[in-house]
Amino acid sequence: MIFRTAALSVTLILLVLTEVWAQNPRKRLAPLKPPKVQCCDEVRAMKVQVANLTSLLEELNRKQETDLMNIVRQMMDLDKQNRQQEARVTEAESKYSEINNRVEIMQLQASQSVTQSSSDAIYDCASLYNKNYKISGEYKLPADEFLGTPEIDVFCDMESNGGGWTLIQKRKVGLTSFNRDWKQYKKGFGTIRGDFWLGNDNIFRLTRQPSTLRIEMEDWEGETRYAEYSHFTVKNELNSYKLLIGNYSGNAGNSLRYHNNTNFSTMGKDNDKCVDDCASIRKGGYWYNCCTDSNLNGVFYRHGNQGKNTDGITWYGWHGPNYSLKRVEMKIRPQNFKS
Ligand SMILES: *[C@@H]1O[C@H](CO)[C@@H](O)[C@H](O)[C@H]1NC(C)=O
Ligand SMILES: *[C@@H]1O[C@H](CO)[C@@H](O)[C@H](O)[C@H]1NC(C)=O
Ligand SMILES: *[C@@H]1O[C@H](CO)[C@@H](O)[C@H](O)[C@H]1NC(C)=O
Ligand SMILES: *[C@@H]1O[C@H](CO)[C@@H](O)[C@H](O)[C@H]1NC(C)=O
Ligand SMILES: *[C@@H]1O[C@H](CO)[C@@H](O)[C@H](O)[C@H]1NC(C)=O
Ligand SMILES: [Ca+2]
Repeated sequence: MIFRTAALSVTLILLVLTEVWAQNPRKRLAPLKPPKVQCCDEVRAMKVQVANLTSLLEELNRKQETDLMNIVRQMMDLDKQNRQQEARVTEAESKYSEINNRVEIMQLQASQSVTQSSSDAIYDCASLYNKNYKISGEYKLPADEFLGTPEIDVFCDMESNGGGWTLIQKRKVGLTSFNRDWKQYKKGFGTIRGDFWLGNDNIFRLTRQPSTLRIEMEDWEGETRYAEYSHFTVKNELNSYKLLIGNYSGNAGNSLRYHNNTNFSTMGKDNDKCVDDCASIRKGGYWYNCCTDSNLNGVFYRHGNQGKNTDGITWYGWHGPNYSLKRVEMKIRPQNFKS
């Protein structure tokens, strides 16, 4: 469109030039006519034509501008439509995965009315995985009639390192406080899709079968590390949810080892091995020894809070005592799990 109008202008200018050219010989061929009048008539005519052309050109310019504006507006409209379409696709996708998840849970609930017998009972995400539920997300584990435990909502990681993982902790959003009392750590708190602690009673129940613990972490630079313990047990409440771990592997450092064989402490319940009250110093519930080495239930600080506090989400083996991690997931599965 722009090129076409430009070409038109050029043609018009050429037309003017040829007109001028055509009139010049006439001027030369008629020397007898009163030159002044002829000259002035011609000049006047030319002036009119030039004025005419100028106004035409101006009009053309205006038209060109509005054309250009129209094109820009059209392009902006298209871009907007594009973005709206994209947003719609994203929304549809997330709705789809949510619906998928719900369908999974419904299927699961339907299947549970049939399968409450021994071998194919559902204990955890690993049993779900073995029943072909391979999408990560929220699931409902059935109540355990024998133990009198209620059904629980869990988040299953069906992808990392073979899948079948039941998350016992997640730190990622940072809006849920982990500075809570014994009762809340016993029952669990937070939201399964966001940040949560699954609950010490639930963790005890899940780790009665020989279990593996995997801890995945991410720092504020986007780097990830992990620590895995092929033995992981948490004792019951009578034994203060004592931690037992063994056989470390990973690339984050063995920063839970110092916490091995210690009882769980929370706000208002100092079970640590220290004159200090680690739970109140580190502002979380954890297997505090004489505090230190890791604090995965500490305070969520945005952008690491480097060098300021030691009560953040720390893992000494990677970022030392005063760097608070961006994301943590603690997950378990049976030692004998095969994907
Ligand atoms: C331009 O010239 C044409 C004919 O040559 C005439 O009809 C028209 O009115 C003129 N326009 C202006 C703006 O002078
Ligand atoms: C851990 O708790 C148990 C009882 O719950 C207690 O007998 C034991 O002494 C505690 N251990 C430590 C190191 O405090
Ligand atoms: C943790 O303590 C138990 C029991 O004392 C021990 O068997 C195990 O090797 C210890 N784990 C580590 C990583 O030291
Ligand atoms: C320790 O872990 C490694 C790899 O995770 C495994 O091959 C080995 O069998 C484990 N050892 C014990 C005693 O569980
Ligand atoms: C934070 O940790 C680093 C590395 O361990 C250390 O050099 C620094 O002194 C610490 N800062 C504070 C305030 O503790
Ligand atoms: Ca103490």
